[in-house]
Amino acid sequence: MSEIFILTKRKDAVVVLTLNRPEKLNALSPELLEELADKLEELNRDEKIRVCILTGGPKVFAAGADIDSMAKAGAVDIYVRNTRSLWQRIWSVDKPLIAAVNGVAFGGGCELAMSCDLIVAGITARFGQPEIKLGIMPGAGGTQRLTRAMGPYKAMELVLTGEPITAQQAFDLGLVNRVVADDKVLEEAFALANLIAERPPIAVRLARQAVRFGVERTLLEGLELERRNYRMLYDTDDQKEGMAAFLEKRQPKFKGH
Ligand code: CO8
Repeated sequence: MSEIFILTKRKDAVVVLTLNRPEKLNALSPELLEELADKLEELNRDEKIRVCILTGGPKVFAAGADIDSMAKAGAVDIYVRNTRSLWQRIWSVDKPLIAAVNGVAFGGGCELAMSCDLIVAGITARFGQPEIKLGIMPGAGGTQRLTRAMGPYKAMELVLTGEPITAQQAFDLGLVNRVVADDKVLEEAFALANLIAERPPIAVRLARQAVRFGVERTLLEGLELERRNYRMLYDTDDQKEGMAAFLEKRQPKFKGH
């Protein structure tokens, strides 16, 4: 697959995808989003890959959707362009995704970071939904994911003012998992990725699914899925190995079965 907007680097079971449109601050054009969705789907099919890190590099995560391609569009153009289907493909990946954020994650860039399961941010990173300043509003999950992460009052402030918050504020509000020095972001993301990559992959997948499902559904439905997934894990070799290793006081060797 050709790499124009997304660079891929693999280290053992972890893959780093780097948005590569620096001259436009990684603005998320439909072409970039499509390449990202293609790449994520390809990695999703590879059993050896356990975790993906998504980054924009050391200077910028992404400054949002590509305003150039939206400025003259009408509602029908946006409908026909259907970037929603590309976002949907990104959201459907079932490997853990970690956003490693330096610089700005604005608009669609913030929404892309929030599409990941964990967010590691550099101390000077900023998060925001500035769409309101352009006469629009978030359209790729911002109003919903911000609200779930930080509650309606803070989310409302971000969405209605369009003003950004710092990495530390994002951390305090529960949007970000770790804030580290700017030059340590990727290293920290790798540390988290490696920890998850060591865990039994089917359990990781089913536990992740339960957490994500629970965000969207009622408590009762979430508990139901949790129980189903929990039970299913007793049919895996990794459950037998994990518990045997504990009892034998040794490290488990998980195989992903
Ligand atoms: N789209 C297109 N080009 C961009 C974007 C963008 N979002 N952001 C920056 N650029 C371009 C600039 O135009 C400039 O290009 P050029 O050199 O050719 O003039 C280049 O990147 C560098 O940018 P700046 O000169 O502006 O850099 P600064 O360091 O001065 O400023 C900022 C950095 C503050 C990040 C500034 O660029 C900025 O405010 N950018 C726009 C941020 C924004 O408004 N984002 C929201 C966009 S709308 C959106 O994301 C909606 C998502 C909905 C998805 C729904 C799909 C269905």
